[in-house]
Amino acid sequence: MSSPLVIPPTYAPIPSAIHPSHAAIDKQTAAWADQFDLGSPQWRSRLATQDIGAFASRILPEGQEDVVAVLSDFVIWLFAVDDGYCEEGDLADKPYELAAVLHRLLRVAQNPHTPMLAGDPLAEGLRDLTLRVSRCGTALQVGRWVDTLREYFFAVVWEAEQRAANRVPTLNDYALMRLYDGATSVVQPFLEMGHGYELQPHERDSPALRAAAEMTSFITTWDNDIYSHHKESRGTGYYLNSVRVLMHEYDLSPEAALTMAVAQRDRVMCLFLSLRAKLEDQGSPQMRQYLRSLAAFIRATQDWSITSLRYTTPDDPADLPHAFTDRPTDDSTEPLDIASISWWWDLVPASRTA
Ligand code: 3E9
Ligand code: MG
Ligand code: MG
Ligand code: MG
Ligand code: MG
Repeated sequence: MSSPLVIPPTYAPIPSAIHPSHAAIDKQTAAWADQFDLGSPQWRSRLATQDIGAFASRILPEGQEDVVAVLSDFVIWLFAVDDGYCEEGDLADKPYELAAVLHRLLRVAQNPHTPMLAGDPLAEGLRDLTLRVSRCGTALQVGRWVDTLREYFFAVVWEAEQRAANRVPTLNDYALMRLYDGATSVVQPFLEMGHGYELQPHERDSPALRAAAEMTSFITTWDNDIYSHHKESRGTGYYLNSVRVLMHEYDLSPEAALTMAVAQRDRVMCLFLSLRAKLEDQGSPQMRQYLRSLAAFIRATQDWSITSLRYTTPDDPADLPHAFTDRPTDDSTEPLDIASISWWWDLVPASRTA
C-alpha cells in the first residue's frame, strides 16, 4: 500500500455549528436504516459509526428538529444508493440498468402510493421519506425535491458510463457532473424546509443565487474528493475523484494534483464569500437565510469529513488534518479555467472580489 497523501488544513472562513440534538438524531438514523433494512447488516454497522446524524445536524444547526431528522435519514438513504448501487454494487458500471432502477425509485418519490417495488428496502425507505418531506415542505418544495433527485440520478448514470468505459473524464466534464453526482443539490430543498420558508422562484432561479448554490456544490464535493481520496484510491479498482482527474488532465503527480484541487476550492470559496456579501445587500430575508444555510453546508462537510470514520479509515489511516486554516492558498479573482463554471465569475464585479 502506498503511503497516503498528506492532506493540509483547508481554508475555513465559515464558523462551525451543530444542532444540539445531534446525538439523538444520529442514533435514530441508525435505527431508521435498520427498520428499513437498508444495505447489508455489515454496511449498516459500518455506517452507524460514521456520524451521519452529526453531518445533517451541522448542515442545519438551527433548523427545525423534525426536518434535521428527515435530512439525516435521507443522507443515509443516499449513501445506501451511492455506495450500494453507484459505486460498490453490481450496477456501478451498468448505466442502462442503473437508469431503469433509478427511474422506478423516482416513481415512488413522485407518488409514494404507487403500487411498485413493495418490500424493496430502498423503495420502502424512500416512501417513508417522501411522506415525511410532504409534511415538512410545501408542494413546491416537494416538487423541487423530486426534481433534484432526478438531477442526481441522471448524473450518477453519467458517472456509471465513465466507470463502464474505465475512462477518466476531462476536468470540464467532471466539474459539471460533480455539481450533481454528490447529491448536494438534493439537500438544498431541506435548507428552506428546515427554517419553514419558501424562497421566491425569482430569487431561487436567479443566476446569482443559482451560482451560489452551485459554488456550494463545487466546494463540498471538491472537499469530499480531497478528504475521501484515501478511501477511494486505496483499492485496486476504478475510482473517480478530482485529484485523479487533475493528475490525468495536466499530467501531475498526486501531490501536485492535490495542491491544485485545494487551490481551486479556495478560489471558489473566495468567490462565494464575495457573491454572498453582494447578495446579502440586495436579497430578501429568506434569501439571506438561504445564504447562511449554504455556508453552513460548506462548513458542515469540512467538519464532518475530517472526523468521520468514513474518511479517517483507522484500519489504514488517512493522513487528514485535525484543524483548518483562516488563509486561502489561492485568492486570485481570475476565473478557473473550467468552461462549465467560469460564468460564476461574471456575477461579481472585480471591485467586489477579494
Ligand atoms: C459524496 O460523494 C459527496 C457528499 C459527501 C457531499 C455532501 C452530500 C450530502 C450531504 C448528500 C449525501 C451524498 C451522497 C450520499 C452522495 P462521494 O464521493 O460518492 O462520497 P464518499 O463519501 O463516498 O466519498
Ligand atoms: Mg454514530
Ligand atoms: Mg458517489
Ligand atoms: Mg462514494
Ligand atoms: Mg468521495
